[in-house]
Amino acid sequence: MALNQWTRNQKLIRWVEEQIALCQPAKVHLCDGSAEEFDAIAALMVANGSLIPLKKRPHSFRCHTHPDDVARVEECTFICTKNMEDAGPTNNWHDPQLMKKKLQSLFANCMRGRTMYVIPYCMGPIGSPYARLGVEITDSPYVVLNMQIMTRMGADALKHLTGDFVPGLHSVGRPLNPGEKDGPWPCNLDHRVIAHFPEESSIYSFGSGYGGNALLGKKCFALRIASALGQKEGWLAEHMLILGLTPPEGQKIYIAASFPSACGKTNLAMLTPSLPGWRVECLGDDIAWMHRGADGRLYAINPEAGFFGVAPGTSMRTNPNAMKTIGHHTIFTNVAATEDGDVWWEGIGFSPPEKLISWRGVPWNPSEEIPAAHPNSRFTVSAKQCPIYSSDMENPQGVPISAILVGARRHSVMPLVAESFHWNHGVFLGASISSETTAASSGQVGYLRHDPFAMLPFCGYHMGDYFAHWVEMGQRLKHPPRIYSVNWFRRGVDGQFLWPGFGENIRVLKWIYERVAGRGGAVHSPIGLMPSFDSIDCGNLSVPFEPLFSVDRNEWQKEVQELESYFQLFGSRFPDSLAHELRQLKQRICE
Ligand code: O2Y
Ligand code: MN
Repeated sequence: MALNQWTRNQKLIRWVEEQIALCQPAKVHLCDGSAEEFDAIAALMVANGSLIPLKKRPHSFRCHTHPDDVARVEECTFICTKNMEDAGPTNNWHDPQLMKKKLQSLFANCMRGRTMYVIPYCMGPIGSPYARLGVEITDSPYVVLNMQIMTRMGADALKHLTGDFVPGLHSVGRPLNPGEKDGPWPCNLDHRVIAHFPEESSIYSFGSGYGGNALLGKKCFALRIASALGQKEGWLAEHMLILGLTPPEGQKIYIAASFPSACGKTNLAMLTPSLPGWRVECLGDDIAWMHRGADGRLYAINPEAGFFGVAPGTSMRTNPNAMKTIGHHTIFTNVAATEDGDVWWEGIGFSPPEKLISWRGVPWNPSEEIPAAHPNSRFTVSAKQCPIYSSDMENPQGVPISAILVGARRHSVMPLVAESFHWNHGVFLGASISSETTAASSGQVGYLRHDPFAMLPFCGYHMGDYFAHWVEMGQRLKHPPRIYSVNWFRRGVDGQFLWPGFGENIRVLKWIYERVAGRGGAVHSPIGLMPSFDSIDCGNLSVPFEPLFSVDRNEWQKEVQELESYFQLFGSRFPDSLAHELRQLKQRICE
């Protein structure tokens, strides 16, 4: 179909024509988002061996990426703003003009011999006043399939694409010479660049075919570009799950929660409560866009339509709803495969069958002690397949948020849960988050890094301005949500986790519910309000209360010193109100 029959949006036509001229693809495919299109692209990939159907799961596939293209690459991710200061000290900055020049040369002829796919998509429910439109151009059929699951993609989005949109150009960066056969997982590792231009809301990604580097609607648009839009326009784009919580008797409330990558957001979003009568519904597991509603409350939508979840550790014990979600119509990336056509990963809850194909596509040898599935292997699946999917996810106005959780992975120091004294103190709790690192981004695993609001890799502007924006949002809300810090990962002196986590986290949510309802008991501590002994329902769990909630003044003095030095990084852009919170904390700790 000709471009001008596909759309009348002149900006879109011009932009696509420019990218065709630049990238020189062999063919152009304008995506309609239909099931037939999905099947046809999947069939092409099956035929060239890059996608393998799973006999045991209807309409599901597995695939492998290049062994060195397995995670987001923060060192190749750039925020390009005219002034370096505007990207802030936590982002890699690049001069926009120089970056554009570099990109022009990287993208020139990069799709030779390949098909260019043009993907119109909508982040958020189509027609919602809070939804935003994007168009991704890519030469990766894997990206097309994943975008179809992860976003509202195709003809419906295109109908709404009458004006502005966020353009995103992506290439695996491997042109094909005439007669050259494609490799199984084309990429260009030495030239990977994921560049964001928040001042013009555009994205360019070159050289990687993996997840967050290549599915541009996710981290690039819905967090980095959207956070910068939100700052300009007065809303928040956050690395947060959204869940609905209904007690045995009483009203449903909605909770948003941020945790650094691979710290259990998907598990919490799909929680199966251990307490009878409590119900959790899932509205999203990774990203929330939050606006002030006319009633002065904070309303959240999930801009995504699916889950790109970490496979290892997902089991019927840890997340039965995820296991049920991925029974069919799922794409698995970098998991291990069984001989009879199923998938396997470490922590799936049963031993590996005798013969296994590792994520690298070769027979797995357990004696080598290398994981069979990559620690950052993933499933891509529609949110609608989740047994506790909430149709509230389609509400164009979003859902009112009553509580915000800011979590982290800390083996010590941070208690199970603490409520902030007020909004600014809550913003301070979010700004103070540091967490032990995981495999979700390439780099060292297991060291402590600051990750304010779990947004360190995703904030598209100066983090000091981001803190100030949070403070301002609170001033504009008549009924701000309460803010809680949570930590499921504290360990005892024996090195064992003190809290069982997973379905038992409902006990913490129950306390939060009761606090929000104005009933739950709390005691004052230097770091916030904590459950009194009898206000948190531990039933017959044998958990040690004191070590879960203890505030060790020596440890906290060190924490304060660390925060004093970290916050210096933001210079004059660090809000006075948060500096005040830090001084107050220091005083309370030293009292
Ligand atoms: O997209 C990737 O490359 C893996 S990272 C990821 C994927 C889904 C949700 N969150 C994340 C993350 O790093 O936070
Ligand atoms: Mn994430």
